[in-house]
Amino acid sequence: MATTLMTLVRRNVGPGLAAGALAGILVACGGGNGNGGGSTTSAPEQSGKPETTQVDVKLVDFKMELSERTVQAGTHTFVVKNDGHHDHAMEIEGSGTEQKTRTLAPGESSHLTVSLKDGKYEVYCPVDGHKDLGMKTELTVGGTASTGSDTHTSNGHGY
Ligand SMILES: [Cu+2]
Repeated sequence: MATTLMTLVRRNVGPGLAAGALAGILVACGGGNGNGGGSTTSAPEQSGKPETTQVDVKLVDFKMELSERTVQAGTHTFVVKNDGHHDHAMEIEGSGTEQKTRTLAPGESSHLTVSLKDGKYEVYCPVDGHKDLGMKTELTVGGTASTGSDTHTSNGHGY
Protein backbone atom coordinates (compact mmCIF):
# COMPACT_ATOMS: atom_id res chain seq x y z
CA MET A 1 0.00 0.00 0.00
CA ALA A 2 2.22 2.65 -1.06
CA THR A 3 0.21 5.56 -1.53
CA THR A 4 1.88 8.63 -2.41
CA LEU A 5 0.05 11.29 -0.98
CA MET A 6 1.36 14.29 -2.25
CA THR A 7 -0.68 16.72 -0.75
CA LEU A 8 0.25 19.74 -2.38
CA VAL A 9 -1.47 22.33 -0.60
CA ARG A 10 -0.64 25.46 -2.11
CA ARG A 11 -2.31 27.81 -0.01
CA ASN A 12 -1.66 30.92 -1.75
CA VAL A 13 -3.70 33.02 0.38
CA GLY A 14 -1.77 36.07 0.26
CA PRO A 15 -3.17 39.18 1.71
CA GLY A 16 -3.47 40.66 -1.68
CA LEU A 17 -6.13 43.11 -0.95
CA ALA A 18 -4.11 45.11 1.37
CA ALA A 19 -4.27 48.19 -0.70
CA GLY A 20 -7.06 49.86 0.99
CA ALA A 21 -6.77 52.81 -1.17
CA LEU A 22 -7.39 55.78 0.90
CA ALA A 23 -7.54 57.81 -2.19
CA GLY A 24 -11.25 57.87 -2.04
CA ILE A 25 -11.59 60.75 0.28
CA LEU A 26 -10.25 63.51 -1.75
CA VAL A 27 -12.64 66.29 -1.32
CA ALA A 28 -12.73 67.84 -4.68
CA CYS A 29 -14.22 70.89 -3.17
CA GLY A 30 -11.30 73.01 -4.20
CA GLY A 31 -11.69 76.32 -2.53
CA GLY A 32 -13.62 77.97 -5.24
CA ASN A 33 -12.51 80.73 -7.49
CA GLY A 34 -10.54 83.35 -5.73
CA ASN A 35 -13.04 85.60 -4.15
CA GLY A 36 -10.79 88.52 -4.92
CA GLY A 37 -11.08 91.10 -2.23
CA GLY A 38 -13.35 93.62 -3.81
CA SER A 39 -10.95 95.54 -5.90
CA THR A 40 -13.57 96.11 -8.46
CA THR A 41 -12.48 99.21 -10.19
CA SER A 42 -15.67 100.49 -11.63
CA ALA A 43 -14.44 103.92 -12.39
CA PRO A 44 -17.42 106.22 -12.17
CA GLU A 45 -16.70 107.96 -15.35
CA GLN A 46 -17.45 111.45 -14.33
CA SER A 47 -17.62 113.33 -17.50
CA GLY A 48 -15.20 115.95 -16.43
CA LYS A 49 -16.32 119.42 -17.12
CA PRO A 50 -14.88 120.75 -20.29
CA GLU A 51 -12.76 123.80 -20.17
CA THR A 52 -15.53 126.00 -21.38
CA THR A 53 -18.64 125.87 -19.35
CA GLN A 54 -21.91 127.50 -20.00
CA VAL A 55 -23.81 129.70 -17.66
CA ASP A 56 -27.34 130.62 -18.48
CA VAL A 57 -28.37 134.11 -17.60
CA LYS A 58 -31.97 135.16 -17.58
CA LEU A 59 -32.85 138.82 -17.61
CA VAL A 60 -36.27 139.81 -16.40
CA ASP A 61 -37.81 143.02 -15.10
CA PHE A 62 -35.87 143.57 -12.91
CA LYS A 63 -33.92 140.61 -11.84
CA MET A 64 -30.99 138.65 -13.03
CA GLU A 65 -30.86 134.90 -12.71
CA LEU A 66 -27.75 132.86 -13.17
CA SER A 67 -27.86 129.13 -13.63
CA GLU A 68 -24.63 128.94 -11.68
CA ARG A 69 -23.57 131.05 -8.78
CA THR A 70 -20.17 129.48 -8.46
CA VAL A 71 -17.95 128.38 -11.27
CA GLN A 72 -14.38 127.31 -11.64
CA ALA A 73 -11.75 129.49 -13.07
CA GLY A 74 -11.53 129.23 -16.79
CA THR A 75 -13.42 130.24 -19.84
CA HIS A 76 -17.12 130.53 -19.54
CA THR A 77 -19.78 131.30 -22.02
CA PHE A 78 -22.70 133.24 -20.70
CA VAL A 79 -25.84 132.65 -22.62
CA VAL A 80 -27.89 135.71 -21.89
CA LYS A 81 -31.56 135.85 -22.64
CA ASN A 82 -33.80 138.81 -22.16
CA ASP A 83 -37.05 137.48 -20.80
CA GLY A 84 -38.27 140.85 -19.70
CA HIS A 85 -40.30 143.57 -21.31
CA HIS A 86 -37.55 146.13 -21.37
CA ASP A 87 -34.17 146.34 -22.93
CA HIS A 88 -31.56 144.67 -20.86
CA ALA A 89 -27.97 143.64 -21.01
CA MET A 90 -25.50 141.79 -18.90
CA GLU A 91 -22.26 143.11 -17.61
CA ILE A 92 -19.74 141.19 -15.59
CA GLU A 93 -17.14 143.01 -13.62
CA GLY A 94 -14.43 142.00 -11.22
CA SER A 95 -10.81 140.94 -10.88
CA GLY A 96 -9.79 143.32 -13.61
CA THR A 97 -12.36 142.01 -16.01
CA GLU A 98 -15.20 144.03 -17.37
CA GLN A 99 -17.26 142.76 -20.22
CA LYS A 100 -20.80 143.10 -21.31
CA THR A 101 -23.23 142.06 -23.92
CA ARG A 102 -24.92 144.46 -26.24
CA THR A 103 -28.27 145.72 -25.15
CA LEU A 104 -30.89 143.13 -25.84
CA ALA A 105 -34.44 143.88 -26.79
CA PRO A 106 -37.12 141.75 -25.16
CA GLY A 107 -36.83 138.20 -26.45
CA GLU A 108 -33.33 138.59 -27.73
CA SER A 109 -30.37 136.64 -26.52
CA SER A 110 -26.66 136.88 -26.80
CA HIS A 111 -23.52 135.02 -25.91
CA LEU A 112 -20.64 136.40 -23.98
CA THR A 113 -17.47 134.40 -23.54
CA VAL A 114 -15.29 135.50 -20.68
CA SER A 115 -12.12 134.17 -19.18
CA LEU A 116 -12.47 134.26 -15.41
CA LYS A 117 -9.96 134.03 -12.65
CA ASP A 118 -10.57 133.28 -9.03
CA GLY A 119 -12.51 135.98 -7.33
CA LYS A 120 -15.88 137.54 -6.95
CA TYR A 121 -17.62 139.12 -9.86
CA GLU A 122 -20.52 141.43 -10.00
CA VAL A 123 -23.04 140.64 -12.65
CA TYR A 124 -25.56 143.28 -13.43
CA CYS A 125 -27.59 145.07 -16.02
CA PRO A 126 -25.90 148.24 -17.19
CA VAL A 127 -29.06 149.73 -18.60
CA ASP A 128 -30.17 152.89 -16.85
CA GLY A 129 -30.94 152.30 -13.26
CA HIS A 130 -31.71 148.62 -13.65
CA LYS A 131 -28.93 147.67 -11.36
CA ASP A 132 -30.51 149.62 -8.56
CA LEU A 133 -33.84 148.06 -9.34
CA GLY A 134 -32.43 144.69 -8.52
CA MET A 135 -30.75 143.52 -11.65
CA LYS A 136 -27.56 142.49 -10.06
CA THR A 137 -26.08 139.38 -8.62
CA GLU A 138 -22.76 137.89 -7.77
CA LEU A 139 -20.72 135.20 -9.35
CA THR A 140 -18.02 133.45 -7.41
CA VAL A 141 -15.13 131.98 -9.28
CA GLY A 142 -13.06 129.63 -7.22
CA GLY A 143 -11.50 126.26 -6.86
CA THR A 144 -8.95 124.77 -9.10
CA ALA A 145 -7.37 127.33 -11.26
CA SER A 146 -5.87 124.74 -13.52
CA THR A 147 -7.71 124.48 -16.75
CA GLY A 148 -5.47 121.67 -17.87
CA SER A 149 -6.11 117.98 -17.74
CA ASP A 150 -7.08 117.88 -14.14
CA THR A 151 -9.03 114.68 -14.08
CA HIS A 152 -8.00 113.07 -10.86
CA THR A 153 -10.23 112.90 -7.90
CA SER A 154 -13.29 115.01 -7.77
CA ASN A 155 -12.30 117.15 -4.87
CA GLY A 156 -9.24 118.93 -5.97
CA HIS A 157 -8.79 121.80 -3.65
CA GLY A 158 -6.19 123.58 -5.59
CA TYR A 159 -4.91 126.77 -4.17
CU1 LIG B 1 -31.97 145.80 -17.42
